[in-house]
Amino acid sequence: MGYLDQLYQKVVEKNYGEEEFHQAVKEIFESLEIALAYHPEFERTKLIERLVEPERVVMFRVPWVDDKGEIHVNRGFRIEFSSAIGPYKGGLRFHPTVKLGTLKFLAFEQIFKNSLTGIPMGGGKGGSDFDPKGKSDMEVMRFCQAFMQELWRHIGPYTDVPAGDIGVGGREIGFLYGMYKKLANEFTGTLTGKGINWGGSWVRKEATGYGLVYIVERYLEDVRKTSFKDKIVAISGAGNVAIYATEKVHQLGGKVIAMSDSRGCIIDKDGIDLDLVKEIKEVKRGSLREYVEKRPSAEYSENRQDVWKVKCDVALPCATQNEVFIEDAKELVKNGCLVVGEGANMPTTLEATKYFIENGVGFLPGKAANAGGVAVSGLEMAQNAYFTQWTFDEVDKKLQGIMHNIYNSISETAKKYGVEGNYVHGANIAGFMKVANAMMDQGIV
Ligand code: NDP
Ligand code: 2IT
Repeated sequence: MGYLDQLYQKVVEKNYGEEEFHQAVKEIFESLEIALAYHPEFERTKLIERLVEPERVVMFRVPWVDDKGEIHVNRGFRIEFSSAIGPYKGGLRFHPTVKLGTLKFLAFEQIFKNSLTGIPMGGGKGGSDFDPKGKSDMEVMRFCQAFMQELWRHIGPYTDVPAGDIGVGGREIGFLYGMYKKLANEFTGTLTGKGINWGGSWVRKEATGYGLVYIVERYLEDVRKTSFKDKIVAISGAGNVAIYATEKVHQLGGKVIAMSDSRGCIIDKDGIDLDLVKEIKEVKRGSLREYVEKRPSAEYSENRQDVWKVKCDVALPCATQNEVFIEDAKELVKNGCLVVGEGANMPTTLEATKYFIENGVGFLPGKAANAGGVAVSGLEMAQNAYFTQWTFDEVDKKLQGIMHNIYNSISETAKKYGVEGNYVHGANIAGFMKVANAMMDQGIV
């Protein structure tokens, strides 16, 4: 067994039951195999052994009281994985499926993603098994306040800067920031995704979805010599990332014909009515099922995997991890899909990823393709540090520049390491090298 295979076995044994973390480590190791051949010093300094161990994990009790006076106890986490190139940075996820292994996989991915943005940010992630669904605004507020009562002592503008993720949007960031500011007695950029009038950045809300479409557009131009114009697009999810990816596809002349949520999917051959989706998901926090009541020509399916059964040129998984399986990949390839851009983190299983790549589908992995969100978070931190606010256009231009740089960096790295066109290896190696070199410079810490 090779060095990385043995190390992977140790990671699995030591982090028992954390399957999603194992999966993320396995994917990175497949690329590091290539990089290590050029860099024996990383093995000698136990750099990879150090990299797979979080610098710090905070786990805490979050007791809160619902509207009926009943007491609930949730579990809160913050994984401070790597500060090699900057303060820990990454979102908070509130979803009933959240466990330690979920957040460790997300924080681990975040290290390489943040490195690819070119902004000095380390990797972190946090969250809770709290389910915001069906809770009143006051219940969500009390939960956020209770969560921050512990978290605040571990974070800070130059220490660790949380943001949103699944189940954490503008409303939650507001409640979290209000309590942070009160406890820390300072108005600094310690959370990103803040409101526009109180330290937030323009384009942060749109950034992940827009950035995803910008990088896919670069791929279409560079490799396929075409654009988004008249392209048919399928998008999973109907949250922050999916909605703003749809908006940008439509602005560029493409047509999104399918979207999904946790309960099912909609197929609208005339093109998704995004205002209607925003009304249902952003305002009413409802189910996509309501879409077909207003648009009878559209179809609703209770099987959310049906989103991948439509014939499309571009597929953008934007819901959650492990949502594109080998059967879906086969269907997409059979239907002539040109490119898959991962808006979500690790939405495609390892098997499905391999199938796409072997069958010539352009595959842009999440840590590159969805980096626009954290990149604009980095720009929000910069604006906060300068006590300034840039315009929508300024931030949007910077985001486009960052996504283009990421595309160039991952495709050139793939070429340099002899795996041209394999953006998974390109992104993993490019993201890793910067972090690894920083760790070499900083000694054994
Ligand atoms: P939201 O909470 O805004 O939306 C999530 C969407 O995915 C919802 O439509 C939800 O359905 C659906 N979904 C969530 N969990 C599941 C599940 N277990 N099974 C099926 N569907 C599910 O989250 P975001 O849009 O912010 O995040 C989506 C993905 O993008 C995540 O993987 C996240 O880590 C990633 N990401 C987010 C960034 C950001 O800036 N927000 C940045 C980079 C990546 P329902 O509405 O029914 O709950
Ligand atoms: O997965 C991600 O990159 C995010 N949820 C965004 C993190 C951030 O700090 O903006």
